[in-house]
Amino acid sequence: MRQCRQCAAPAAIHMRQHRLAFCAAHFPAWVVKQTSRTIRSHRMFGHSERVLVAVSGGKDSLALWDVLLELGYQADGLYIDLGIDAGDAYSATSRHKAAAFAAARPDTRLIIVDIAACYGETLAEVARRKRDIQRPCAICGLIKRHEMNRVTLEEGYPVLATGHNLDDEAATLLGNVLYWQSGYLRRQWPVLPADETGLARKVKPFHRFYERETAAYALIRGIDYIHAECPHAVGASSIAHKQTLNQMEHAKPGTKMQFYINFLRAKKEGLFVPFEDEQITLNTCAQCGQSTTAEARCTFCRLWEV
Ligand code: Q46
Ligand code: ZN
Ligand code: ZN
Repeated sequence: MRQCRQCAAPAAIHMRQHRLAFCAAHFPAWVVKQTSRTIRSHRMFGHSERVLVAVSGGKDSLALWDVLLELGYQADGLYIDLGIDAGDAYSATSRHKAAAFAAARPDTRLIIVDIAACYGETLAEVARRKRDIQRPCAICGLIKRHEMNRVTLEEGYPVLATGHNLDDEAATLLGNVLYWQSGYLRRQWPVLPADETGLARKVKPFHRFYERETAAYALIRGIDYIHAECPHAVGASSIAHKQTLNQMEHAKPGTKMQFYINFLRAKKEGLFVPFEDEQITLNTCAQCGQSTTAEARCTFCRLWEV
């Protein structure tokens, strides 16, 4: 039986990639401390800055919100209700989890954006109407990114934090490498600075944690989160990539971490630097005012054209 590094009690979690184990009493403090180190080492934000956390009702984002509050940050939540319901009331349930988390912490605020109420259609409805869109996932990221950026800027938050963990980042990296998506590889980083084109600063303070660690944190802290996957996730390539990486991790503990962390190191050393002549012309969307490569209206605004 493994013992806790701190108190020698039986361990509740063993992180083979770190050769580290903790009991349930000492693991949450380790997560909080590691997150604080990550925030500082990547200069993600300071204590005087208000942070907006994008919450999905899942374990990672609610755990992140909890950790930021534990660290004394002024952290609020943003929930984007896409109206997903494949007979399972997925959005309604996840929205309820996010709202319950916020209600139990009176000093925080949860901003809810209801896509159908704002734009007239749910994610599935707009995807069905647009013939060239094969599945809701094809536009889900676009809608979430647009709305996260809009609310962050409109509500005056200097930074937006997302709950992406190492499993998410490693799966994204594997997908980017498999198809040599050089543009995405150049941009993949735990901090994306705000820029003059109107993009808010985005940070991923959990990018060094395995998914099982954020799940263990949520469980030990008694955070009530939605366990179900989004019903549209069935067959998603990101899930296949996660499974592949988990098989490799099982055969050789630490593989997943090395794959991603060494990528970050290689980038720091100059791999995937932007081409000097890489000039993208950006215009301002005539409707929403966000930056776009399109001539007049951005892809997001064109989604709602009937
Ligand atoms: S939420 Fe959206 Fe995922 Fe659901 S519709 Fe697809 S992309 S699977 S992260
Ligand atoms: Zn202990
Ligand atoms: Zn627009």
